[in-house]
Amino acid sequence: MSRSLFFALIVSFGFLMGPAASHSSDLPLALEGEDCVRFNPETVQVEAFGSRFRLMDGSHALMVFDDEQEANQALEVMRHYQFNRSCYVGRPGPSLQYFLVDDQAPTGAMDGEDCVRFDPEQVDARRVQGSWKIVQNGQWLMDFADARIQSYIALAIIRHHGFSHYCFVARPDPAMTYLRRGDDASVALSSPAAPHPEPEPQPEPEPSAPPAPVSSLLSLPQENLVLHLDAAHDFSEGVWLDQSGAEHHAEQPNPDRRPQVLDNAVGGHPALAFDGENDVLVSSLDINPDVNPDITVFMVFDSRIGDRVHRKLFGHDNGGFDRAVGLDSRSGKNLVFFGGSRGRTTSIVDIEADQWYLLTMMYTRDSASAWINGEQVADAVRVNNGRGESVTMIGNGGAGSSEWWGSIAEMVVYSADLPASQRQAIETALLDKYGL
Ligand SMILES: [Ca+2]
Ligand SMILES: [Ca+2]
Repeated sequence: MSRSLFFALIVSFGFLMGPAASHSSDLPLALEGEDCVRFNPETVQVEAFGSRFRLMDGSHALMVFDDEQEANQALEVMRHYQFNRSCYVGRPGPSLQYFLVDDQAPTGAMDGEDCVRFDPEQVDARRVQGSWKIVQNGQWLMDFADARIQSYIALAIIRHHGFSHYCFVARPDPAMTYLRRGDDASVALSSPAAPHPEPEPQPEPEPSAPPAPVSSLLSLPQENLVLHLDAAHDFSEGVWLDQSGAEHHAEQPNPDRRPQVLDNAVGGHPALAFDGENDVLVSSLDINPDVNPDITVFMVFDSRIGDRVHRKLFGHDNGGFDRAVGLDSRSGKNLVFFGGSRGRTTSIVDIEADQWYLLTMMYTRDSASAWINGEQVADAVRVNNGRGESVTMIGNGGAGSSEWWGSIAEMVVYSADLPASQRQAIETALLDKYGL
């Protein structure tokens, strides 16, 4: 079986296990649709089921409860909000169940309900204490155990619908959970959640802003993902957290050499600004050809200068023109990559100062290809990469290059020569996200 076919099968399997199993898509793991079952809240009945109770819509069982009172309470919530779609992340055995009213988030409040309030723009999916969780300000909201992709899908769904309240029927060990919108006085996530908050005032109806499109970037294929740095994620104490799960965090112990976070740097997203003097980060990712013969690197960056100077965006060069990319005076064009003693420096493209670009750089053991903003600018140039440092520098490339003067918003690395369809899907997601 070829590598790429094997990869496709892995991705397809992941896709089938995901929430959008009934939807076809060219984008692996894309959040193209939600996994929902429609029902009629007015015809749902509580029915005894052995020693338990279930909510039935005709012959379709929606939920099962141990307690009749809890089943009735759940039905009351459904009718109050007029839920008519029951949706899941991670069936079978869903990690998260939530409800919609047609395609919309339920809005409002209900007397006596038990909700935790959060900010959909602030929550994030992170691995905390060994499991993937939806977190905000160090508090966690949902736990997906080792189901990283499900945590990302849940995050995308929360952002898409603007959910701001996570609500429970019969905590602890709630028999039913639901998500809703609504700006009201329920318990904030940052304070200990009271099991039975005071009844909430009915809020004014919200203007129904159309939900933002779900970011397809949240559907980054996970197979072979070895580094994912996003300036929107924590950069504090000199550590830029690797979101890939591979723990290749980019670090700088010296405060004077840390890049600064620039809010709203590109397309409304932040970036890390490197001062061109001494700022550099080091990731434990080893891009030596004998360790990772094939790598595909996506980087969203800008440069303060367009000059042909010896400044590198990233690399591991310790002499001998090992893998590195940046500006270089030895090339006829500004942005270049190193290709070992045979390829040496090879032009990629002229870049302008203070303009944002998406670079895709793909190295195999004996070739290098590059794309700028999704357009190919180097096609399988023959290279002969030697051994370099066993870490990756970001904001420098090693071998006496100067530090990058400019910003990096996001960096994604796969330890694979991605198939074109996958590379293009990721490029499209990044170009969309940053408005390039
Ligand atoms: Ca500095
Ligand atoms: Ca070397």
